[in-house]
Amino acid sequence: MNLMRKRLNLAAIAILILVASCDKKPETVSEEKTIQETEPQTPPTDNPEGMVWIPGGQFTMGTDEADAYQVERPAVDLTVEGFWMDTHEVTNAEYQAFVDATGYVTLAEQTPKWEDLEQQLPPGTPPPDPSVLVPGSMVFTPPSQAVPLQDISLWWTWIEGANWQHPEGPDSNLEGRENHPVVHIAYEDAVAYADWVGKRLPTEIEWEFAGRGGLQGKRFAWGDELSPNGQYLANTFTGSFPHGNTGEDGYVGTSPVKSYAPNNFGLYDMIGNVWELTDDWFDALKFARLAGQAPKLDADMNPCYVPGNPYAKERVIKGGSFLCADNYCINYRPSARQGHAFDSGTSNVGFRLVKSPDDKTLSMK
Ligand SMILES: [Ca+2]
Ligand SMILES: [Ca+2]
Repeated sequence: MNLMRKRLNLAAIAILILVASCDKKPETVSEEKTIQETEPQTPPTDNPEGMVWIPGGQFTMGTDEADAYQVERPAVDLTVEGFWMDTHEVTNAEYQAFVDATGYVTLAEQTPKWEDLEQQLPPGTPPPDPSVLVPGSMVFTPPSQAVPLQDISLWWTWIEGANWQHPEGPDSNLEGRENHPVVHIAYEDAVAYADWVGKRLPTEIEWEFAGRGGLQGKRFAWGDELSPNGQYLANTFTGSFPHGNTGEDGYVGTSPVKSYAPNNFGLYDMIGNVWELTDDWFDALKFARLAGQAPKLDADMNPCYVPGNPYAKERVIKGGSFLCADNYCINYRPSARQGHAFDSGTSNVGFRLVKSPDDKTLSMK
């Protein structure tokens, strides 16, 4: 097995683990719950440009829906402090400004280092031939016809030369996509941008609080119907995944940010378009631990827990993407969560940032 295959497999393992629970379709919410307003906090007066104040308060994170994916259960009651959040996903134009100012080179543009790759492989795994260590990233490459949904390699392809500037590979570019969310961003690439603008990645709890838009116990960010009155409220995958994308919601790939209505907090595309990185390690038992149904992690334990993969190093991503379909992976819901390899980007993962009044980070912009 060459390293290219291993990298593909690493990403594949991550995605497979994430989608393993996606082979069943959650049922509709049976119990109608009331909409509750979160406790408003007095918003600071110096609202940073491009951000909105998310008033903190109590909320229910996760879900008790019987058929929701296991990693989203059980629901737990939590409290969040207020914070500012970007109204939209970080765009290609915004990331371009960062790169122009700093000369930053993303991970996907660099030759992979064996010492980084071996951290996610069983000890003793022999190093590959250096010739296979080439820059690149994972790109969604839809098949032309229906394929078995158990084999993600039928629609995910490691493409040499794919990166944020060339989302589908060397022959692609960002022309006309300046206002689309930046993709192929690894965790450290997002953190570098955040440091530059004096913000930070949201915690998973902050993201879900914001993503729910002040609604409690609702399956979707806007209520209990995916498309009320036939109206599309997010960029997801319409049609039969992975081959039959109809684009009925307006887009078969990413969409310009703010193409759909905002949630009650004034946040756009929290659901769909691209998955969004958070600052948390992925722990499949996070909610069970918070609810006292699973042992807490010791300080010396791997903070990332992925069943069946003790070498995983994944961060939580939230919100689903333009590839979430109702026949495959129903992750266009606020409680949905997946792990994402810390050193990888893909063509459907981006990020947005937050800031707290007491954050001491200084903008280098
Ligand atoms: Ca779409
Ligand atoms: Ca999004």
